[in-house]
Order: sequence, then structure tokens, then C-alpha cells
Amino acid sequence: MIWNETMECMNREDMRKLQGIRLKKTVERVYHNCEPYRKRMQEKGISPADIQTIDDIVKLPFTSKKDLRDYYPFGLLSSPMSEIVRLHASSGTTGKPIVVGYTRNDLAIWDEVGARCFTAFGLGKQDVVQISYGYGLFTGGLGAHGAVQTIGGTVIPMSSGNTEKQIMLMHDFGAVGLACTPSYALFLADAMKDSGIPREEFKLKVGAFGAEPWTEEMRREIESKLGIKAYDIYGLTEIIGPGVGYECQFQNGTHLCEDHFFPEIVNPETGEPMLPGEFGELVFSTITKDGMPLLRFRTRDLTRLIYEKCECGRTSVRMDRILGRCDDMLIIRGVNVFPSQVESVICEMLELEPHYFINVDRINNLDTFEVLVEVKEEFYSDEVNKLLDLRKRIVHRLQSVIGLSPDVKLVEPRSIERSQGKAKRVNDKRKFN
Ligand code: DLL
Repeated sequence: MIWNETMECMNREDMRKLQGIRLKKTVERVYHNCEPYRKRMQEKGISPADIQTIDDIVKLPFTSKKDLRDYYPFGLLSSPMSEIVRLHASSGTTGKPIVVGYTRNDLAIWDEVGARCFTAFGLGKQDVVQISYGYGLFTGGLGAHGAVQTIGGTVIPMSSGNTEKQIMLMHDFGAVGLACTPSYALFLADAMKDSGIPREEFKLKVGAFGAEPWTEEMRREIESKLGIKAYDIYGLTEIIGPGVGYECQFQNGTHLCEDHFFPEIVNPETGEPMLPGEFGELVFSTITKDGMPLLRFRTRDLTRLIYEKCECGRTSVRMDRILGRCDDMLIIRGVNVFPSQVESVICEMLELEPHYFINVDRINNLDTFEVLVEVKEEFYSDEVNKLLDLRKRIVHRLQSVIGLSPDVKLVEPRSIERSQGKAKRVNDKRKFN
């Protein structure tokens, strides 16, 4: 099922024309209503008249997370406060959060793109959907909430936490859909097992998982543990929240709502555009928002864009899985390491649970790299020799994938702390030296 066929299946040429018209309007809006943007454009020697088609986008200045911090809280709004009906914020690792203001029209756009996602996941008005993303300033809860209501489904506004109750209501209310982070989905899978309620008594079929990077191996793990289809949903606060992109039934890349959010891929170091299909940093311009439109926002997310038509009939550009964030990348003894590489190795090994934690430190000027992995119950009590052999195999696999041999520690089942929202999987102590 497709929610908005006109937009999701528009031919490429018409889409580019539409994007051009919308970009032009947005540039005019920010130029006349938002001083920092006007100043930036003047500094670059450009005016709204220089933006006629979508190809002109490269003339525009970038916006960074730092800009959102510098103009905290409302400096980047392009609408008066009287038009802003909602605020959301995302907490950074340091200091003040990033704040986004939405007009009524922006909330309607958010509902619309969210409805595209949940429709693509196969959900509709007959379905009960449990929303276990956190409600509040985080966009996950309320974003998914609006989406499910828009398609006419029944929302269980659970929020995260209170795991036993999650399982009880999922069972009693007959939830068919579950929306939460992939790491929390795994946590709920264990809780479901512990509850003693047989799987056949749950109606759960579909998951809408996002807000953190996850791998194909993690998807398989969730799908088999929960017995559902696990779909990827992508988004970020600065742009709108969940609903910027979603997978269709072919689970072959994330379709982007490019009639609202125009994507580019640039070299993360130089900002130069990459060639179509190349990996780099994802950049978005919102081309329909009123409250806080952003031009060429540097997401720090690393991926590539896929322009081939999808089997589902949608023509929208797709995004490959997020490899990680530029700033998630660890450099250990000079080697670039993404936590997702560790995750894929761990998830492919039968004896391991899909939970891990990476510790990095620097001792005597040498980087240390430790990976804690949880061994499954049935393998943990095995003989020491077998565990030693398992450890050796993990080190070997990680060495061949990453090019570094970490110090692997096998730990007891369920000893690594579980998360109810975005998982924290790395402790890099070097930063505090
Ligand atoms: O995480 C919005 C969201 C909520 C998306 C619920 C999906 C579901 P922020 O807290 O601003 O917003 O974090 C945005 O999270 O730049 C990515 O690095 C990461 N992220 C979000 N979705 C995905 C995904 C929400 N599906 C940041 N895959 C983004 C990988 C994701 N990373």
C-alpha cells in the first residue's frame, strides 16, 4: 500500500521541478524572516534571485549543529512565536539542547510523511500500534503517534520503560505494530519470553524501528526473536523527527520524502558534493517547512543515495543504511572503526547475544580496545576450552572485518546494561584525557 501515490511515485523530472519551486519559496522565506540566514547569504554574495532550480542548491551555505547551538533557542525560526504551536528538542552530549519549533502546517507535514512510513510498513486503520518511543521533547513518541493516528490506526501511547506493562498491554490490547528503538525491541523480546505468555497469543507482526543505527544482522536477530517484520524508519529532530525516510516491503533502502526534505551527499571533510551513489555525509534542506526551515543541514550521518527505481513502484530516492555518524567513528591506533562493524560480527555468531559494549582508552600512549560480548545462556556454562575457542574466533572475525584485534571479554547473559531508548554502546575514555 502507498499512502500518497502522487508524491511517492512521481517521475523524476517532475519531482526535480517541484523541488526547485519549493526550494525557491523556502529560500525567500528564510532570507526575509531569519536574520542569520540572510547574513550568511549576503556574505556569500547571493540573494534569493540566484535560486531558480534545484540545481542551484549548491550555491547555498551549509547549516550545522553548531549553528543551532549558537542561535539557541529561537534564533533560527522563520515564523513568529505566535505561529509556533510545538517545540521539540534533542539533547546533545554537551551543553544546551537543539530546539525546533513547528507551526500547524509543519505538524501536518510531519503527520503526512509519518503516514507514508506506517502505510509502507503494511499497517492501516484496522491495526493497533504500540508506541514505545519516549514521549516528550524527543520526537520519537509524538512523531510516531501523529503518524499512526493519521492512517487511522489505534495508538497505544506507551512511551518507553515499564517493560512488564509493555508486554502485558501488547498482549491484552492485541498490538500488531510496535514502534521503538531496535535496541529496545531486543529488550522487549527477552521480556516477552520471560513473561511466559506463548508467542501465538500475541498479534505482533510489524516493527517500526529507528532513532539509532542498526545493522542487517541486527534486523535478522529482531525478526527471528520477535517473529515479526522489522522495518527501518529514519529521521532527525532538526529536519522534523521520524518520517524523513522509511523502508517499503522490499526492505531495500530507505525511501526519502524528498518532496519535503531534499537530500545531498557531500564529502564530510570538504563539503564538496559526492558523485551519485558514493558514500559521504547526508545533507538535508527542508523545502516546505515554515517554522524553522533549514538549508543544507549537515546531518553527520554517513550513507549513500540510490537512484534506481524500487520494485515497490515508488520513484523516490532511497538511502542506504546509515553506516554511522562522522562523529561516532572511532579512530583506534589509526584505524577507523564504526560500532556497526562490531555489531555485524557479533550478530552473525550463533553463540552470542546481540548485545555488546566497546571500551576505548589510552594507556602509556597506546590505544586500548576492549569489546564486551554476551554469551547465550546455553553456551555460557560450557567448558573453559570451548569458551576460549569462541573468544579466539570472535577476535579473528573482528580482526578480518576491522583490521584490529580487540581484547574480547565474554560476559554472562544479560550483564550488559539494556537501553530503553537510544543504546549507548561505546565508552571512549580518551576524550577526557
Ligand atoms: O532519533 C528521530 C527518530 C525517532 C527517528 C524515532 C526514527 C524513529 P534525533 O534524536 O534528533 O531524532 O536523532 C537523529 O539519530 O541523525 C541518526 O544519526 C540517528 N537515526 C535516526 N533514525 C535512524 C535510523 C530521532 N533509522 C539521529 N538508522 C540521526 C540509523 C538513525 N540512524
